[in-house]
Amino acid sequence: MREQAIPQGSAGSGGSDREGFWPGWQGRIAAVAVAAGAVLALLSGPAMADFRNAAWGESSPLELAGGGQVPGGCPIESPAGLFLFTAQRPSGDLDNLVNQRASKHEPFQPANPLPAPVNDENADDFCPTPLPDGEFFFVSRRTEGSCGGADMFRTVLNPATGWEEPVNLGCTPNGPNTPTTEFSPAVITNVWGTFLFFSTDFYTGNQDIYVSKMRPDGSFGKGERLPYPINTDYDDRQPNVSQDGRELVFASNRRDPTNFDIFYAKRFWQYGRWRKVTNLSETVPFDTLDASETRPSLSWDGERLVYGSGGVWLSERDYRKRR
Ligand SMILES: [Ca+2]
Ligand SMILES: [Ca+2]
Ligand SMILES: [Ca+2]
Repeated sequence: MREQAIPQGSAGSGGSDREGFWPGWQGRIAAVAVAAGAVLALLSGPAMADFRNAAWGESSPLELAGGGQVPGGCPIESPAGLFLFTAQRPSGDLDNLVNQRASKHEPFQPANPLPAPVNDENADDFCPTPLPDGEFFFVSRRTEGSCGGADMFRTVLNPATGWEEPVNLGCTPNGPNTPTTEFSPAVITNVWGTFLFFSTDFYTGNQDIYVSKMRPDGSFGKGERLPYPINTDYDDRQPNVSQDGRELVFASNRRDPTNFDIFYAKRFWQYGRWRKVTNLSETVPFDTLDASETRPSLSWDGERLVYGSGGVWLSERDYRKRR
C-alpha cells in the first residue's frame, strides 16, 4: 500500500525528468532531494536528458524474412541472438515456438513449434526463456506436478539426447510457484549468485515482480517482492533482466488499468535499488502505446528490446547515448 502515497502519474505526468526517482522520500528530505536533483541535472547535462527514453528508439514491427511481422507474443532472443522464441496458438493452446536467423543483421525465418515435452499438447506453454548450454525456463498450465494455475518449469536441451522432461520449480513456500499465475522467469548469474526474477499475483492479488536467489542445491525459494517503484497495486508483470543485472524491463498497467505499457528500470550496482523507472511506451513513445504491450525482453548484447503487441515489436538502443 505504501507505494500508493506517490501519485501514479509519476510514470507519465511529464512534469519532470526525474519522475519516480525518489519515490520513498517525503517532507524535508524530499525538498532536499529536489534541490540536489536540480544540481545533479545541471552537472550531468546531456546524459540526464536521455533518462526519459533511456536511449531506446521508436519501436517497429519485427519483420520476417519474406515480409510480414513475426507473429506471437512473449518474445525473447537466445543469448547469441540467432534464435527468437515466442508463444503462439498454432492449434488451440499456447505453445513455445522458435525462429532462426543466420546472423543478427538478418531477418528471422518463419517459426517452428518446439517439440514435446517442452510443449504439452493439452496445456498452454509460454514465456520461453533460453539460457546458455541449452537451459530453458518457461511457464505452463500443465496439470502434472502443478502448484496450480500457470507455473514456471525448467528443462535442458541436450544436443545428444534432446529435451529433458520439464521440472516444476517448486511450490510456495519452499518454491517460487503458487496456486495462481506466474509469468516470465528471468535468470541471471553474477558474483553474488544466480537469481530468478518472475511475477506472480498470489501474495498481493495483483501481479508483482519477485526475485529469488538460487540455493546451493540449485533450487529457488518463494522470493522477495521488489519494492516501489517496480511494484505497485496495479499489475506489474513479466520481468526481464539484463545479464549484468542492472537493467529491468517489465509490463505494467499503472498508467491505464486497461492497457499495459513497457517499463524500464535501472540500478547502479547489482545489489542496489532500482531507479529511474520510466514508461518507454509513453516516453519514446512506442507506436503501440494505445494497445496492451506485454512481455518485454532485452537482448544479451543490450542492443535490442522486443515485446508483444499483436505480433512482435522491436526497439533498438543507441549506445552512443547510453550511460
Ligand atoms: Ca501457479
Ligand atoms: Ca502489482
Ligand atoms: Ca500500451
